[in-house]
Amino acid sequence: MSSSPMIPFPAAGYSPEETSLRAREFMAMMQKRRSLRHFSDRPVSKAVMEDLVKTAAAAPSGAHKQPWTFCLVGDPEKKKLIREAAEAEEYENYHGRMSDEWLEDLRQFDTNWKKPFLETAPWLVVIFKKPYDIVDGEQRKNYYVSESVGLAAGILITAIHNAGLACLTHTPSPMNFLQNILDRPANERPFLLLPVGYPAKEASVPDLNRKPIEEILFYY
Ligand code: IYR
Repeated sequence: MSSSPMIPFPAAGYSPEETSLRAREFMAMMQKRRSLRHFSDRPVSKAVMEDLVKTAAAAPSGAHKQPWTFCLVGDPEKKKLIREAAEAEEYENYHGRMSDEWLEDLRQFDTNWKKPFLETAPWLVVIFKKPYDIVDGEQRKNYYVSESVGLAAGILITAIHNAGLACLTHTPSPMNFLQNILDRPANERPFLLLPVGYPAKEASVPDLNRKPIEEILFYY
């Protein structure tokens, strides 16, 4: 089998100084990223949301299979259905399915089974992973599916923050209801639900610290 033709890859060409500055400025910007539970209902255009999704889709993936689907849910009726289904699952989680240790670990986030942000945020992005594709009626396996979709989700979150918007990585568990409400095919599995929008005026976040670099970085 012949390999596909290669094309040139031009380097960005930054000087060492420009490289340092860009790394430093991007770090400072990303260190302000926070998961948010209080959204404004201020609209965000489809054009913006599409740019964010196109950015996420620039992620690397196993054998370049791009095993993801992004659903942008802006319809209030659909958001309501998703909120109701998520709250039904979360009610069970908070009333017996989560261990005492888990509930204690969550205390600082002031969360409970109620998820009003699923209706307030102008958009819900639902990311599906595709363990296999259907090509000419046949199942074709994808590779490193969770890793690939996780990388795309990370880039999406970065793009959302860069645009001055906020999101929450929300995984109501189990979340197969998303497959039914959004009528997705059998080869798609819900991966992540992200309410996206501008922060509410009175938005607040828990006072968290990130691990010091000595704890997470080791040189060899
Ligand atoms: N899914 C629940 C509980 C929850 C679990 C984890 I791990 C969190 O980091 C936050 C919440 C909820 O969304 O409330």
